[in-house]
Amino acid sequence: MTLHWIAPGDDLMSGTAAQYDIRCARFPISEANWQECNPVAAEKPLPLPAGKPQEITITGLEDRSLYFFAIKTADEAGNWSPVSNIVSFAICEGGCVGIRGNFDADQMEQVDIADLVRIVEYLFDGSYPPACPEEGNINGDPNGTIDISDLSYLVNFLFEPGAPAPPACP
Ligand SMILES: [Ca+2]
Ligand SMILES: [Ca+2]
Ligand SMILES: [Ca+2]
Repeated sequence: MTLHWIAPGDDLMSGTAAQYDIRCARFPISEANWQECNPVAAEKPLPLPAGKPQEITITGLEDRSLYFFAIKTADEAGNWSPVSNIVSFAICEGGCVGIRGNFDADQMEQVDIADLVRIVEYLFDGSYPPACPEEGNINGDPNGTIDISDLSYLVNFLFEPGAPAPPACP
């Protein structure tokens, strides 16, 4: 995948910054967890003058995964900026597998409480979109929408004896 951004400046939006620190994580990145995020291994581009578009190509990402990326920028004196906006990137080359509902894309393809936690987080604070959207469309509606109906379908399946399993993937 390729990340694109606009170069910030050295001093707000003018001049040229000195270096970037580009990081990646499996969870939403914040100032608080920055140290736990992995520096992106690819060769880091040097900052261009403020306002110029820049990009970096990132390889080695795993299938059926959701990644978050963010950048910090430093000036010559080593003053680091706050964390940039966070972008997420989902990879689902294998597509939806078996029945729907593996919202967290665990390797065992289980549909369980962990998926319930993820869909609640997704619907109420938007933090974790599913790596595979069709796994998140638990009730299998033809529009592929992920909403409260999918949450209630999953709650029924997990807690109501005899409730139907999520439909098969398309
Ligand atoms: Ca599945
Ligand atoms: Ca799961
Ligand atoms: Ca749905």
